[in-house]
Amino acid sequence: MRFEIVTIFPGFFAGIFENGILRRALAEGLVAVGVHDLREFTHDRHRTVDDRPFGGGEGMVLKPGPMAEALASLGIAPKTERQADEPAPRTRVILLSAQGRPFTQALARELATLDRMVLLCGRYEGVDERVNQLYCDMELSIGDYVLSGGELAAAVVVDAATRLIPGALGNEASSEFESFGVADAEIDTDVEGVPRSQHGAGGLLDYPHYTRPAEFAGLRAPEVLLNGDHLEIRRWRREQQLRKTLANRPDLLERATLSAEDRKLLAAIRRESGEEA
Ligand code: 9D3
Repeated sequence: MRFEIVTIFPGFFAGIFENGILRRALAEGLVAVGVHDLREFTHDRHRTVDDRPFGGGEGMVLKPGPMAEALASLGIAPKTERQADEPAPRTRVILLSAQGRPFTQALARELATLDRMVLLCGRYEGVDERVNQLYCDMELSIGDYVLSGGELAAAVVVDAATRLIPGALGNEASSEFESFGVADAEIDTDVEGVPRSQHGAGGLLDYPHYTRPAEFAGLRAPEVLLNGDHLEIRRWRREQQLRKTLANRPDLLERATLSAEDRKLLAAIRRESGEEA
């Protein structure tokens, strides 16, 4: 995967590729990145990238000219021309914008299979809509909160996609469900039919984790985790997943595939919290 990032703040991305999984993926040639300064595609003395909105209103809008030139420099033609000569395009042009469709793990999985991802970072009030219309395959938002621009969102998309590229995580088990194509909603069970934990979005939230020391600040780690009864541990973790999901993301429970035992447990947990109220 090659990432091409178009931004007025190229320095923003310096640290992103210098740490952790992204650094290793880059070093191993699993990903490559080009960061492109939008101002390099201006021609006036002041390197103007923005202008006042037609129709009035607050703030400034990124001009279409520099964006179009940046894309041309990357060999990206307008959508209409691209579709004509490429039957199975392995490149996507993505506009990061607060008006975009929600970025999800499912979309990260799709994007991770591309050869090239071009990420356009908006700033100010946004980018002239003709850039979207002429060049962009999708407009993405990373969530319902207001950022100052598309740079942080682009970094989020790069991180989420990179860790799904085969080999990017080394031997970490954390993305096995995603990497090997097991659907989020599918429940993987052991021989006793107890579901193993579901990592990644779409299933339940993860269970709480503990490590040494067994007692910290007067708090014991749960005894069940110290006793080595792996069936009991699995049951406890599944219950904790249900509790955490009910408390923090009840919306996920509607889509999760739950066993009969899960449903009984969930009903009991709901009764508990009903009694407290
Ligand atoms: C008058 C309303 N505008 C400012 C409050 C709307 C607005 C313009 C520009 C809101 C945000 C931005 C800059 N944000 C992004 O470019 C952005 C973004 C975001 O704000 N939230 C979640 N995902 C993304 S992706 C790009």
